[in-house]
Amino acid sequence: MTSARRKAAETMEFTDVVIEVLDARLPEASCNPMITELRLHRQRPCLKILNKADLADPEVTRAWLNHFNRQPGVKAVALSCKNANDAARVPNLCQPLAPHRDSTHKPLRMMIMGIPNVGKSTLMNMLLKRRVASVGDEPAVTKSQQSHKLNDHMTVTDSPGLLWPKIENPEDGLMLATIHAIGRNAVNEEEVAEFLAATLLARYPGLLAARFGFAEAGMDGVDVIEAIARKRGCLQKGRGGEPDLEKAAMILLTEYRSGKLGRISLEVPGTQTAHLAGEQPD
Ligand SMILES: Nc1nc2c(ncn2[C@@H]2O[C@H](COP(=O)(O)OP(=O)(O)O)[C@@H](O)[C@H]2O)c(=O)[nH]1
Ligand SMILES: [Mg+2]
Repeated sequence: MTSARRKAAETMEFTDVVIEVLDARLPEASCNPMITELRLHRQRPCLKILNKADLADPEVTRAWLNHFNRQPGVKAVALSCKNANDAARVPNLCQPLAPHRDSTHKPLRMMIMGIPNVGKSTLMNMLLKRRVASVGDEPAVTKSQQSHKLNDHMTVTDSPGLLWPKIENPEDGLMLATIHAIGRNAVNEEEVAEFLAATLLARYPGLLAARFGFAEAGMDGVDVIEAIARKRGCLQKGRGGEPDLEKAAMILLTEYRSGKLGRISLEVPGTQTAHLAGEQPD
């Protein structure tokens, strides 16, 4: 058992509600099955926060909420925890999941969990209205695990240790890298950008053409990166004006991650593979 897992299992015993922070653009692949396993073992209810909802496709997010809200012991909600009003809703969404824990004697004990870069620290700081956890766009480590008092009948605990995403297939890995839940050293950014480009061509036709000003008909992911390099003038110095694909790849990823490309979800409930392949789910 890894130490992160062991710590999470220990804290679970003294937790009433698990707050699982997910990325709304990728709610299934950003879910760590270990969290589900640990909480089901202790029969703990869960508030699933589809965070960064401001970056996700609202229609797809609605479908995910329906999907998760059918699961027993789960309440799912789409939020942008960067927004103070959204974050402030969280304690009241947790309370009905453990109605017996609502007093000084028996405070509601919430634990925030999730893979890197989904917004756990942002939520924690918003709830406590002060900076207790460092926020960054880089996947970072929350080192210490601390319980903080929200009021006289509620406490919230930081994620105990780092729970890396569980990567079941290469496509999950590419999607996780796209939202930057996997670090820069672990992946080839050009490959990630090509994957994103191919996804956008398939699911949001016309979007790349409108943003970068090229005709996307007949293009594949690699062609898109080359076209972005040309359109944005990314050329390699001293190499006869060859397109700088690495730079173009970073432009696409950065614009996606910051929301400049629009509100774009990377997976849809249950039909991920079929949908991306342009087939009808059966
Ligand atoms: N657009 C958007 N960005 C967010 C939101 N919540 C957090 N972020 C950003 O996501 C990045 C990772 O946040 P952080 O709280 O450090 O994630 P953690 O690794 O899970 O603790 C930071 O750049 C945050 O500003 C949100 O609701 N919307
Ligand atoms: Mg953090």
